[in-house]
Amino acid sequence: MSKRVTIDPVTRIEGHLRVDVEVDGGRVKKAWASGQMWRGVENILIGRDPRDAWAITQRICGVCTTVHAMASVRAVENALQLEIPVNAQYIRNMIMLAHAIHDHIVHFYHLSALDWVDVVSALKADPDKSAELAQSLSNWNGNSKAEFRKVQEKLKGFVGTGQLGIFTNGYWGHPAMKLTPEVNLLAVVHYLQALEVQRYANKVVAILGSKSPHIQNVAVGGVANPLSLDTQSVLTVERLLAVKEWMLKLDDFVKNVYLVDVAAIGAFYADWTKVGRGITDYLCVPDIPLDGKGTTFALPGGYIEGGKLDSFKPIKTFGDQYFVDGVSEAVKHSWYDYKAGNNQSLHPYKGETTPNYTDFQDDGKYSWLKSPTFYGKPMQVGPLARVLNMLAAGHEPTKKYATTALDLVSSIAGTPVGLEAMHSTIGRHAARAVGCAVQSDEMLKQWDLLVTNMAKGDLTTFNKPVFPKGEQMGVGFHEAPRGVLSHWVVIDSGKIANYQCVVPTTWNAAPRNEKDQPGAYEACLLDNPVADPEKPLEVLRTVHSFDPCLACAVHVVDEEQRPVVTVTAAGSC
Ligand code: NFE
Ligand code: MG
Repeated sequence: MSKRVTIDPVTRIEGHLRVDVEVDGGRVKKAWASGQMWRGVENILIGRDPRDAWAITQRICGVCTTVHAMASVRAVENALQLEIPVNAQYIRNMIMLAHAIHDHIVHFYHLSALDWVDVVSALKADPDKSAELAQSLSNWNGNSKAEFRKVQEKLKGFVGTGQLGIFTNGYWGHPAMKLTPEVNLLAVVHYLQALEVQRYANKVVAILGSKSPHIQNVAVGGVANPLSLDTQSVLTVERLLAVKEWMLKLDDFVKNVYLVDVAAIGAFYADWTKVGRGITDYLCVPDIPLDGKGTTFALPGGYIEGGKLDSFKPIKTFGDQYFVDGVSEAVKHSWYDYKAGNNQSLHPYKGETTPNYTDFQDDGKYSWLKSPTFYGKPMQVGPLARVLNMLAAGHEPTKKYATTALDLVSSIAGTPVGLEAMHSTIGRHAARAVGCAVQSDEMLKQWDLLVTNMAKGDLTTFNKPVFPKGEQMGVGFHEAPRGVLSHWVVIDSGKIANYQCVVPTTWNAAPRNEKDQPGAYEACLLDNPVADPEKPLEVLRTVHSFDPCLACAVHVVDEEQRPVVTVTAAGSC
């Protein structure tokens, strides 16, 4: 007999996500993903100065705090055909990469590892054996026996008080938890170390962006960082050297801990390479521009159909027409209405954001998220889309780290594991770690590019924008940590006439579209195992593998501030 399981809210994410599944015979037969929160930004931008949009849109999210600022200035610059100084690109690039690395480390260790790691079991581990295992995998200097013993003692202290502190309310002892006590302890040690290391990424963002979270240094036309080789009060070489030190510390952790842990945990959960495949149409945009116009990029992007790398179609430049023409959003199953009817999909330049709340209707409207499509099809975006597209584009650093990860998985699992395994729940974690290693290399390269250019005497960081009369339209895209982010602006005589954000979590957590095709979460949940419907750990594994951010995905406003929906916390970890 089928059983309906509702997880509301899903925790260890950002924002308010409800997931419903119908379980029959221990498997998910049908799934619904629903954004449960109504808030807003797009509508309040109407009529404002386009130069302010980045500061306002950045408040969409407290997690991906830099990304909306970047997408927004790019949209306005695209509308004005405004080139920016390369120094501004390098500084923006370093901020985006440091932010992405922060996001990925925190996602793996603090938001999702506990779906796979049984903290209570780590108490039973032999800490010396656990440290030896860690040392056999990597020469990270935090893998000493003394460190492992210390962490286990700390954990015993938590349990001794009858409280697990930050580890309260996990599905400890769940039958789907498969790691040995020693591997569990290893992961807990690195969980705590990751809390320390993530601060270095925030320092990079804060020094270059003047503040974290929510940077203050971007401007339409460049960045507001005065560069100097000698003055103490601005971004000096001395500050840049400090930034480089923090980047190197991050690099060490990403390559010697994060990438290794994901491979090791992935190898122990090899059966999860067969779960969570869902949508295999993968979209990603190029990023880390290397010139002022955004015509060459360090990290390629494009579209892959049906998981086939040889179907790769590149997206090449800012404002790329193939990308611009492909994107639209539907509201048939979303709590909005379109003027001309809800069975169509609207291009973002013509986008509308008019709410119509109906309660949760299984076959009708059930989410505050719209349903974006690319040439009429739902997409999977995010780390897996990014890595597969970069592989398809022949990006050498991605090949290198993907090979490192898959070789390590194969050697620990004792059986060859290839690229095919990546189209899965555990594959999304692996892809995020592979992409993170690529991003770390690239961040150091961007530092070199900036310093080399400064040494040539170029200290420019800003080109002043000029707003002509009449209408201009522009798109700014950014390959944000969770995937393709695009902001679409229509400017009329220097004021915003329309503004739409099409966000990574909107792509992935979308409800069914105008053709009733499910979004990526919904599709990837189909056929997931569920051992115990009262403890739907496996559902959380697949949902968490996307790193949901509902704050980003739902960003409209009820101007009358009426209460719309009451959310009760229940039933999830
Ligand atoms: Ni709020 Fe975000 C990212 C954006 S949403 S976290 O990355 O844009 O998916
Ligand atoms: Mg939107």
